[in-house]
Formats: sequence, structure tokens, C-alpha cells
Amino acid sequence: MFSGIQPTGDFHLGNLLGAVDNWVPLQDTHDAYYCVVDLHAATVPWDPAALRREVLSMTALLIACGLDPERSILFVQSHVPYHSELCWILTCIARMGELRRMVQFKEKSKGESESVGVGLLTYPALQAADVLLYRAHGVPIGEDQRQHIELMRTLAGRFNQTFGPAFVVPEPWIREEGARIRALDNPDEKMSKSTPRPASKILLTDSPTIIAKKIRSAVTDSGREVRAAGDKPAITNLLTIFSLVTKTPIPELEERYEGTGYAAFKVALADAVVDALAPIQKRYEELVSDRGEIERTLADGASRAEAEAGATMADVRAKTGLGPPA
Ligand code: AQP
Repeated sequence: MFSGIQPTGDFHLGNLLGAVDNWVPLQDTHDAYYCVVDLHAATVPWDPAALRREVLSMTALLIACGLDPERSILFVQSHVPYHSELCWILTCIARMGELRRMVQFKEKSKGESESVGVGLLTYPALQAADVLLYRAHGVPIGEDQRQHIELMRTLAGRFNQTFGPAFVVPEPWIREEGARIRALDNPDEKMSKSTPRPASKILLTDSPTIIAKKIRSAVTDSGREVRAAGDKPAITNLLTIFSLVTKTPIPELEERYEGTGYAAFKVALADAVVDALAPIQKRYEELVSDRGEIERTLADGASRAEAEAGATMADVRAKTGLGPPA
């Protein structure tokens, strides 16, 4: 299995509950590849020195969340050049209409499609290359990535049909709860790294005071009942977060906070989130100060990933007539 996360922007509770929390147990049951996708961060303008810092910091956070470089392969996308090579081949077999239809392209280009960088249009082909290089069967992700997995399935199928079977056609692995954690200040939106509003998200590095403040000011629904329901998107979102961080079923929480009103519920939720993040934050602080160790971990991850990706690319080159003759 394969999954990735961008190094830029704020690592938030949605990333943890929708993706990374799922990644941890899969290390024991699967050949797991986890990638810090820095080439994806280049789809918008970037600062080179800041990007290197963010890659190290994201790696430290992932290890603090439970990724173990002994039990999985943790690496940086640009350290394995095969990602860019396969991306080009997949870009050439992708159709313009397929890429233009991507919801994330439409949202991010916001009608300015003539002036945004081309990478914003073509990065789903890079994402397809990321997964297909490792012949991954499953991609554990949040709901927002479903359409991209559909595209990678199409590209894998098209390549296999045109040139002969080189790729596994991967499945999205999306957990039921937590697949779409919503913005605290607007439950119609997902919690997102690129949203500039601090009140919309809880960061993994937020202090207890900030966490309490953000949860206290989270929007709620009309009424005062702590209940998950279609017409209560804000409280359902908070209950989902509570349930996932404490591993308590939602009905049990509904019963516990019946009649207490939103204020008491929010205080308890803030405490639960602070408790869940405290060990991650402690471990992160220890890890992030040892830059040399993180760099050694990533170098080892890249060389293990490169061996697998290289075998796939040898097959792809042979099938497509590209690369030096064998
Ligand atoms: N709100 C969310 N709920 C559940 N899962 C989520 N993911 C992201 N947001 C939520 C999952 O986290 C993984 C890493 O995603 P990312 O690095 O693309 O982060 P992001 O927050 O999605 O970043 P952006 O800037 O907002 O990018 P776009 O707009 O491209 O999504 C993925 O598995 C993702 O599903």
C-alpha cells in the first residue's frame, strides 16, 4: 500500500484522523510506503529553504504520530527521481478533459485557469505515478482524494491495455468515520491545510490554550442537543473528532453529554484533543531537534523505495520503448 502527504501547510487534525491514523496499523499487515510529497508542494510558488525545513518537520511529525521507519518505508518523493519520469509518461496518456474535471483543480484555479501554474492541472498524473510505481493495491486516504484515485485507476488500466500489464489497479481505502473532518468555523468545508483561517483547524502543534480556544469558538448548530444528525453538521463533526480521539462510539458520547448543552461538551472535547495530541507533541519536540537522524532515516527510506520503483520503471521502459535498450 502507498499513501502520501504534502510537507507544506499546517498538519491538522483532519490529516491525522482521515489519513495518518489509518497508516499506523497498516505497517504491521502490509508492505507500507509513506511519502512526503514535496513535488506536489511545487504546484504553488515556494521558498526553497522553507520547503527543506518543512520536509524535515513533516517527517518528524509522521514519526511522532506512530510511523516507524523500521516497519514501513518512509521517504521523500523528490529523492526518488522515477516519480518524475513516470509522471511524464502518465501525463502523456491522460486526457485534457480528465484533468480539467478534477474538483480540486476547479476549486484551486477558481475560474483563473489561464493564469494558474500548469502543475495544478497535471499533478493528479504525478499522484498516479506515486502509487503505481510501487504496484500498490490500496491507498488509505481521506474522502477528498477519491476522484484522484479514480483517475489513477483509469490511467493504470489505459497503460496496461496499450503497452501490456505493468501496473496494479489500486483501490481507495477510505475509513467510514473521519474521512472528511470539517472546518471548525464552517462545516460546509473540509478542514484543509491551504485554508488561511486559523480558526478553521486544529494543528498538531497547537498548544492546549489554543486548542481550547478554537474548540470553544467552533460553530454549532441550532438547538442545544449533543447529537449526530444530518441537520447537525457542526455537532456531528465535533462528535466524530471526539469519538476518534478517544476511541469511544458516538452513541456513547451522545448519552454521556445528553442535556449538558454545547459549552460543557466543548470543554470535554478540548481536554480529549489535548490529551490525544500531548504524546505526539512531546515526541515531535524530541525528534525535530535531531536533523541528522531524520536525514539518515529519509536517505535509507529513499534507497529502499528506489529499489522497488526502479524495478517497475525497468518494466515500463521496456514496454514503452523508452530508456536505454536493455
Ligand atoms: N479534512 C480532512 N478530513 C479527512 N482527511 C483529510 N485529508 C486532508 N484533509 C482531510 C487527508 O490527509 C491526507 C494528506 O492530504 P494533503 O497533504 O493533501 O492535505 P490537505 O489538508 O488536503 O491539504 P490542502 O492544501 O487542503 O490540499 P488539497 O486542497 O489538495 O486537499 C490525504 O489522504 C487527505 O485525503
